[in-house]
Amino acid sequence: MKQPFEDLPTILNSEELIEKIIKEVYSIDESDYKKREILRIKRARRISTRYLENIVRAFPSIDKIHPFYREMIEIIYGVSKLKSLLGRISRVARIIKEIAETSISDIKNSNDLNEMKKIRKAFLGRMASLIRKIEEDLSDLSKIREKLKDLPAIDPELPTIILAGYPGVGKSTIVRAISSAKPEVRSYPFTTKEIIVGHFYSKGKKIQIIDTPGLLDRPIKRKEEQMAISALNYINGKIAFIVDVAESNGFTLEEQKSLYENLKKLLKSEIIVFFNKVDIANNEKISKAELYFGPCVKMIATKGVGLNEFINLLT
Ligand SMILES: Nc1nc2c(ncn2[C@@H]2O[C@H](COP(=O)(O)OP(=O)(O)O)[C@@H](O)[C@H]2O)c(=O)[nH]1
Ligand SMILES: [Mg+2]
Repeated sequence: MKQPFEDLPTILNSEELIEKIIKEVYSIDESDYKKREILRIKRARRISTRYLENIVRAFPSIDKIHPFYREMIEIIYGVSKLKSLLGRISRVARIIKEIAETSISDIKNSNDLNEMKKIRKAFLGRMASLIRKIEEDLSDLSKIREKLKDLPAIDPELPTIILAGYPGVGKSTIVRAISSAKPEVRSYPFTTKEIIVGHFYSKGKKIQIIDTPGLLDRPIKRKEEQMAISALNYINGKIAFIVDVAESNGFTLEEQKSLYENLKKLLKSEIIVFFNKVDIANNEKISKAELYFGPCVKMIATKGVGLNEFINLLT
């Protein structure tokens, strides 16, 4: 599946856009003086307004996209900020149309070649300064586009398993064992590693499984990270919290329990805990884990033990 921002067009900066327009304007071949000046204005109007309107139109309607992706916009830039930005770009297109209209009728009413030239020049000058006024908006939009395009293609409507747990507990092993996951080199906000989205079928339904290295595998401190995690609440998902009961990953059961509590505060979806690596854990550790988490499905991900129960409980 595609994410909604995949096809956002590249965005020129103000000077690039002005240059593009001016080049076209002066390439007009028309010997009648009056007609030529009118054509110049019309062409400048067409290129500039089409360009600006396209930028706005190419953006998926913010009120219609899935709340998960709207939340991504909120985290990356701010939804209402983006709406005003797009509004300013539309407004500039509208004003250019209006002043083009008056300039054209002024030229039509004039019989003085010098005056016609002055009107056309004045129009181009005002158009350029209007475009320069949205310089920052265009450059912001270009940056937002880069970030949005880089978001992973998650289908928020598919039944989804989201993996959590400290690094080394066996999350990737589980994803590899049950799905067709190819690591996507795309980043989720506030993570540095690539996110992994895989799919498989269970009980006749397509299931999505997501491993988010750098997001659900460490205690959360920053506000932005909290938002990035809360956004997962918009996905139709359940969380599988994987515990390394052998503590072989270097994190104690206490630390793992504390991460679990930490995530539980931010995630509204159901969280199911699994005990992995029971092959190398002694009974004492398993009992201790049960004291912390209650009885849980025991797994040996590397040997496929417990995978059926894992799938059954989560789908
Ligand atoms: N003994 C044992 N090792 C496991 C088990 N599951 C995963 N591992 C190993 O633990 C290491 C970390 O696993 P990985 O899936 O990369 O963990 P992740 O960081 O949570 O994705 C790897 O060397 C795995 O082979 C298990 O059930 N038993
Ligand atoms: Mg991993």
